[in-house]
Amino acid sequence: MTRKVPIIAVASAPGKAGVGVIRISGSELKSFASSLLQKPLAPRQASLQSLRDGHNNIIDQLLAIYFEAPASFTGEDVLELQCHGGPQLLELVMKRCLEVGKEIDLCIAEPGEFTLRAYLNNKMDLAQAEAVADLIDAQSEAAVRSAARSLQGAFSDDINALVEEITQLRILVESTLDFPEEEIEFLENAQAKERLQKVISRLAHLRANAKQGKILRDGIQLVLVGAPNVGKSSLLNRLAGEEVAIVTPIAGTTRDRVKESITINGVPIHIIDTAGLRDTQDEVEAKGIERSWDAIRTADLVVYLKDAANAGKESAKDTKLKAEIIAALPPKCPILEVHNKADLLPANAFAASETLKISAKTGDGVEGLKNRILEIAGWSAPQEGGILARRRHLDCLDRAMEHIEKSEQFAANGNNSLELFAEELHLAQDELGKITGKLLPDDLLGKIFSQFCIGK
Ligand SMILES: Nc1nc2c(ncn2[C@@H]2O[C@H](COP(=O)(O)OP(=O)(O)OP(=O)(O)O)[C@@H](O)[C@H]2O)c(=O)[nH]1
Ligand SMILES: [Mg+2]
Repeated sequence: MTRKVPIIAVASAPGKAGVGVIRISGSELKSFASSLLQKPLAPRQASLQSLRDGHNNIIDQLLAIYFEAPASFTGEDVLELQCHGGPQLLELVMKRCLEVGKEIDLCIAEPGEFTLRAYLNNKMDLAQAEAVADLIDAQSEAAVRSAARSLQGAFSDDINALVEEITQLRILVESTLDFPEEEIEFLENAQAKERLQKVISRLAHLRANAKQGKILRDGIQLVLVGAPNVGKSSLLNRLAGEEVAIVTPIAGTTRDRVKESITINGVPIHIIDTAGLRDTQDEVEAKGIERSWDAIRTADLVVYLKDAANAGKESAKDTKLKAEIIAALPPKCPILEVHNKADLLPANAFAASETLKISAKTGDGVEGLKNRILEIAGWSAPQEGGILARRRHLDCLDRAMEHIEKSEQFAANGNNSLELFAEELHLAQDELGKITGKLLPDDLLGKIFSQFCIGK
């Protein structure tokens, strides 16, 4: 995973474009660059070059930029070739580079290998390296801005500040361990409990921000469920702003899951429209309904759509269906009941009801539904500029919090518990260290970078 050979990849997107970029990184590329190109290269200066094949035939006229180690993205020597952006042309340039690079064992880069090298050469920490991939994958303007902040180190700075506070506390505790007779007074004198409270509130704040960052990065998997004909597909179409699903008055229209991603206030919402839930003898429909249940089991949020005409008079069948849906939900997955076809009711027909009412047909109430979706999914626009975060980060923050809470209990016990208090602080610190990459096992590192695109 940490090979040293020079690497090469097309860094720009596949397909035709005005410009295509090829990037080469290695510990020493000077002789390679002078064999490949005619004119000498001055570091960090663009130079117009003709690239020729082994028979001296011209392949392309390109701009070459040489970044001398350590002042480069990877921290190694980097050569960037800005060619014309045709896929065949880029393939020829790659071929020529690999020919010339045989002497230095030039290899095609693995996904994320450039960023991995940047990380290994301390150009950035792991949370920043992950932000590189997230910036490229960002699905909304808000996600771009948050990824850019994480890449600049906003998230890492918060983690490091927290680690520093815990370190200071540990130094105090551990120095006291050598003088057991002072243990009892220690907690009071060193204001350990107050300091611990500060750590807890900082960690809680960071975790709340990271939760928002995770929603912004991954979005919310929203599953539309309900009996046939209640208007699930109509609602999907309304939310998507186009006719992505077939709508008819026939119950059992939707057979297979229909997926569509939208953004609400910059938050990606991955909507799945499902086959209406009912008992059926129809083999195809039954398969579709099975898939509806599968979708419910992976949801972040379920919107349970009902016909507004039935509001306030829930049948035994409805109650049973709702109980079945609730039983199938993943842990902590919220369910939002919504009444559709409100346009068919007289105004204020059930104003007293707390259930949201909408009309997928006219669009009435749909803005309110969108806000409710964001609210129920736990989204609140960050006040001071957000960060982007991943499940991995949240898991580390959760575990860090568990250890800090345990340390709090030991602190409360006071006497003879200092050693355990210190140990829990240590474990919390280790969890935080995994976010920025300190203390992360190699196989996990490999897994993270393998999810990057090639050339990054
Ligand atoms: N008046 C009115 N009709 C609606 C509304 N929403 C949907 N409909 C109608 O209700 C019928 C069923 O709509 P669909 O969107 O296909 O319902 P569905 O829940 O997807 O149905 P299945 O796919 O069979 O489970 C269609 O005739 C729609 O035009 C609404 O808000 N008001
Ligand atoms: Mg449908």
